[in-house]
Amino acid sequence: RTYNIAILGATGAVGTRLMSQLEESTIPVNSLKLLASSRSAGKKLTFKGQELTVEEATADSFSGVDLVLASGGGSVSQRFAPEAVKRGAVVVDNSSYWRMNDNVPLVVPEVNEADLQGHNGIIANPNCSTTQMVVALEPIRRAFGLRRVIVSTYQAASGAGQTAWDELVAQTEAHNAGEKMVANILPVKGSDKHYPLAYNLLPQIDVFEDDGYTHEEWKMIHETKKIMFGDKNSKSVKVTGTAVRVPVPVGHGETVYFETESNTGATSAGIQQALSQAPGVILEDNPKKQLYPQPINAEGKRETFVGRVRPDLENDDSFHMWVVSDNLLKGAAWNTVQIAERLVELDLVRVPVGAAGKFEA
Ligand code: 11C
Repeated sequence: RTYNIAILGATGAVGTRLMSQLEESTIPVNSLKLLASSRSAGKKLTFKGQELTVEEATADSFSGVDLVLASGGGSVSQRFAPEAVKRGAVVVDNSSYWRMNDNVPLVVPEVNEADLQGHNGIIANPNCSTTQMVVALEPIRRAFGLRRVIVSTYQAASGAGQTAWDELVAQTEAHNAGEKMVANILPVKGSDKHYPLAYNLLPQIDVFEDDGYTHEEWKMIHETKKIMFGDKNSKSVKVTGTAVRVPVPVGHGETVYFETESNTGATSAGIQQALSQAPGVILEDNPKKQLYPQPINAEGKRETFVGRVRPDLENDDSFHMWVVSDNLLKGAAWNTVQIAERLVELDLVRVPVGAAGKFEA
């Protein structure tokens, strides 16, 4: 079988990477349709040497499509994913809109591929900072259990899109030229205040919730619970954290403190061993040789890199590690295409009868 595929939101930082990841994937593509807002319609992009014209997305764009890779943002996915499913297409959605819906599996193939079975037509791809953390934590959970996670993130500008990445570059150039830095995007597009990221750190990613956490932190807590423990409010694990934007173009870093189940015999060596054998993980951990993951080396790679594994010096069964991945690849485009590859391999590119009704407004 070959597949008619549509990319929704084809022109952004993630959309263009969806195309290149699809180009390199094992999916037999019969046809590819590029869809975006009216603003981007008419743009030309190349796929496997063939020039394709971006079309404006409408509900009928999905007729005859088997598989949609969506990266157009929450409101675009809210509107178009049900229309695509109604027309028989399976949607792998990179936006946050459907992630917490009980009818939608939230999937990182290395962790919970089994959740793809019984899907209803929409499969959600997690937030970038969640994805790399669960890739690193899952082999540890399988070997030693997991009771608690405390994460601090060091997130790249490109997580907030191409415009935030461009703004970081412009600010850096302005500062180096002795000019005033202009900030219009970060920390959150459309918010009251904007601050420069260049030569700075911003302890705000996404909007603040009433409890003082940012929505990015909220996502990391509830997405981790849903992916690893099958329930967005699971009490089997405690998760908390602080998300910080750093002046790095691509590649999120995370320091992760975690507590394993007691009496499982967890040691740093055992954790390193589990990580070294885990799918999608590259262990780079040799302090004597100053070997540890860095965003600059992770850019363009599909894997999640882990280093600095060490025990906490005061708490039993407690450890720290440093996790880095390309936020636009494993954090977005590659995880989406990887889910699509698994759907193809498992012969799951089909919408079950009656499933479309689950997403009607
Ligand atoms: C950031 N993690 O770095 C965000 C971007 O829920 O898919 C990804 C937002 C999402 O700003």
